Amino acid sequence: MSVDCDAHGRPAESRASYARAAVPGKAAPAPLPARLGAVMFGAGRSGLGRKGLGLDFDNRMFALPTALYEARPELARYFDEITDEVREQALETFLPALHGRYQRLQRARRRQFEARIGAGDEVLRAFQQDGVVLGALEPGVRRSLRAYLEPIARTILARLETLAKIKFADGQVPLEPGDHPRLFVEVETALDEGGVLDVFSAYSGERLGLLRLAVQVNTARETRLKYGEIDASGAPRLKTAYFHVDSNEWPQVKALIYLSDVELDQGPFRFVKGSHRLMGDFEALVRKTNDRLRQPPVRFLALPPEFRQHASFGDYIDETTPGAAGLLADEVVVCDGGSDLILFDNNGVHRGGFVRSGHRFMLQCQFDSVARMAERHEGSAAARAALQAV
Ligand SMILES: O=C(O)CCC(=O)C(=O)O
Ligand SMILES: [Fe+2]
Repeated sequence: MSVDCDAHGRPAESRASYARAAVPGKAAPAPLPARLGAVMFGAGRSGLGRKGLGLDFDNRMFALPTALYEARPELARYFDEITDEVREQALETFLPALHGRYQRLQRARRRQFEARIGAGDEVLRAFQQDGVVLGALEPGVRRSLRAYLEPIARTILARLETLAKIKFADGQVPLEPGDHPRLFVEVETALDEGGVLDVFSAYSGERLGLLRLAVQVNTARETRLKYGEIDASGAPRLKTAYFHVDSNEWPQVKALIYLSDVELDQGPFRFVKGSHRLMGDFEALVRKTNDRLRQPPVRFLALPPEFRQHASFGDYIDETTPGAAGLLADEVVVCDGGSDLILFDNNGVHRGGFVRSGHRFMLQCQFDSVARMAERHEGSAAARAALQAV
């Protein structure tokens, strides 16, 4: 595998982001609120970090903070089990998966940081610069989505209130386009009319439509079980807990719709502004490959250190290092009490769902190329076909 690297061994894509991260963020103008079709966008909250993201300059391969697994006493028992055979199995599993991802990356479209679309450019620019934008659905659309999805959210809520041990999947219900065709078409139409699909498509280099929807619920009880007490700033005890990037390949855009009113205490989405441009190809490939593979811990830990980093890293980094402090300093809390639509680049560092009181209902929206979905009868293409069949 060949990755274009700079003199420090950093992948080429992150070279540009280093330069950008070094620019004092305060100089960057905050985007003005702009109305774009049905979607109202507000300015993101704080400025970019004053000193960039506090990158680990000693580390040549990873721009995001790296986990020091050997230093963790609770993992010692796994390290004790590592043999040459386990090391070999770990690589045998990892390398083909990495290679497959690398090949697909070569064919995939790249994010377009300079693209312009005319109407909607203000939002596109804010998205390109910050990696996250907060907006609002039209009140009619919001009411209709809330009414339709509330019963599903209540079912998840009941489950979260009774289970003794809660896994991530317990808080989510994926929705199939064939089962909810009107919902898929309604969400896609609202995002289209609001200019969101234009922004996402320009950024992703190809026309996008709605691929998948999932309802997610987080509660104060679930949060306490997972993270302990949440402090007044909405952060968990381990300050970097749950920091992650997503592991999907393309496109790197995602939308979240709050279905309940979300303020600081209801576990808003949180995003490290500007972090969507930090990882180079090599880092993204390694972290995402490991996330998707879900090798047993012993096998993951048996990988060579260069391959032993993960998309979900926040629980394993040292929160006192400059890299971690940089992420925390640039993290923004994405809510304003009224807005309900979040657009983000999921190559950026993010987390959310630290509920202090009550709960948060939300709808997660994933996208794919319209042409690809039509070929495979997926997503909004499948929903439209299901509607025609009735
Ligand atoms: O719970 C949250 O706010 C985080 C959501 C998230 O990580 C995602 O949608 O990829
Ligand atoms: Fe995520």
